[in-house]
Amino acid sequence: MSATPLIASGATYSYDFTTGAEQAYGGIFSQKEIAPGVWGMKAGNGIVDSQINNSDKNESWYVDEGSTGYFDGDFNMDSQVNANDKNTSWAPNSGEGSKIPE
Ligand SMILES: [Ca+2]
Ligand SMILES: [Ca+2]
Repeated sequence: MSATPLIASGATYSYDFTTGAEQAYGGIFSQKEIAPGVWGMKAGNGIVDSQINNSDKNESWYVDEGSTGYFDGDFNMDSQVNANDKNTSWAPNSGEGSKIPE
């Protein structure tokens, strides 16, 4: 979610989340630096709440493991739910917060 409302240009909305944490609602609670100078959404919050924790692994990834398609447990959004989602997307972010509007 963007930090500020977007303004349409015709029927198109353009927004760059990658330029800084403050681009996203919640700032550093929502995004992390995924490459030098490039910011992106924290992966792993399959059970959408304010925490990335074991519930996301157990109730989202584990339930969807082995599935093909876009599932809540597909943390890296490559349409495959597999160990890569748990090990490289969920695990590095486990224990972190994730800001969502109330
Ligand atoms: Ca969660
Ligand atoms: Ca995946």
